[in-house]
Amino acid sequence: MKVASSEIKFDVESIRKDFPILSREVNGKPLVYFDNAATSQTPRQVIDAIVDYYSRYNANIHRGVHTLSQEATDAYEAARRKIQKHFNAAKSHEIIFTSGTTNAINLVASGFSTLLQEGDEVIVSALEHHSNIVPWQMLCEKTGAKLKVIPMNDQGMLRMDEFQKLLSEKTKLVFVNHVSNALGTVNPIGDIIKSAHKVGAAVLVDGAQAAPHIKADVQELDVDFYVVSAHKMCGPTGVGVLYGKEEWLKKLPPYQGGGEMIATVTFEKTTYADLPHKFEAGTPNICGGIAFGAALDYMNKIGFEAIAAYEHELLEYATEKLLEIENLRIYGTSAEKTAVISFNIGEIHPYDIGTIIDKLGIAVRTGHHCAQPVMDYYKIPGTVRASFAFYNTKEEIDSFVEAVKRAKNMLS
Ligand code: C6P
Repeated sequence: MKVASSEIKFDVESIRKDFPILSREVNGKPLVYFDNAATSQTPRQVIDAIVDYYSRYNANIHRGVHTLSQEATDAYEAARRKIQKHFNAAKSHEIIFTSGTTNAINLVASGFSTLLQEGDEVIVSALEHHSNIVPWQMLCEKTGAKLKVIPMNDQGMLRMDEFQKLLSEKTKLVFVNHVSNALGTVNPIGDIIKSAHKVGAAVLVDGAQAAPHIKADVQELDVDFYVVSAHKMCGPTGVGVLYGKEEWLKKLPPYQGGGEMIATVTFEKTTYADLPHKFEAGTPNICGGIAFGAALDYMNKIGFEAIAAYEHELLEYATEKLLEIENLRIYGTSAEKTAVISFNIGEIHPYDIGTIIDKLGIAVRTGHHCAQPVMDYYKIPGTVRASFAFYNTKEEIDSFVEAVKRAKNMLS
């Protein structure tokens, strides 16, 4: 049953108490943190998990027979199972810990360099973050495969008619984001996956911007690879996950060589460990993985449906208020959007607005958001991007809109 957002009781004031940083001041004003798409804030429950790890059981994992090592190993592997359950992966060894989305994409791109050849084609979308463009360009340079681009329209949506035309038996791989970081557009990944599979192509979905708002079910989507970063979903930086279907992870060669990823080593020949260890060379970010598990526990306790409904209210409220400002243009007007608003006012440089409102305690991102092709499409150097999270409030949006008006008056 779909629940109307107004029916959901969302106790944002009590949620805010979980985030110590939200009570600080910036430049003498209460912090208004609207840069959640860059990185989210961390609740006490996750901070506690980090402190607990370093206070009680910091040790290397999968190596020691001693108690601390076993406790750390158990907690790390429990986190892997939590992540498996969250994304509904069939097997826990389909969850590979990485240092983040960028690292996970590079792992897959590097593996595909052994599977592609000249004449093959791979498809990217016009809405991608540089992390989901550059590793594939490098792959194409190495293999001679050709990179094709799904174009976008003025609303910031993918041209699905054009996507269908790009697909052929030459297509080996399609990589798209679930949600655009620059515009907030939610892409029709279900349709993209189905169409790609019809021609035998694998699909990697960059879930970095979706995962904080939408609970993806990798089996229902039938996606081949899904990648996320913990720091965008209340977890720490430096840790993320690659979900890969077992059959693909078995097919791809290891990404890096080193300790823990081997079965046997001699100077004549090395054999590799089974999944997931084959892709986890060296000492991982143990505490990060455990804290990622704690972050998922925290968000799931609030509930992703409740989070999405509340954030949608914030998005509608902020959109309406911002559009009252003369000459303000919002980029990305898809009906399916997460709580991201990218905008400019007339010819004012986004950086100038960002700098002035920072003086008023408000944090937004300005610039091209590591998505230069999106900015090129609109022929702009960048935008001001306000990205909301479930711990933001309408009162904060009021302060933000007032600050933007002030900046506009100062700069026009
Ligand atoms: N986007 C933003 O402000 P890492 O840095 O590896 O955790 O995530 C990279 C990445 C990949 N894909 C998408 C869709 C992303 O949004 C990001 C990170 C941040 O939009 C920082 S550039």
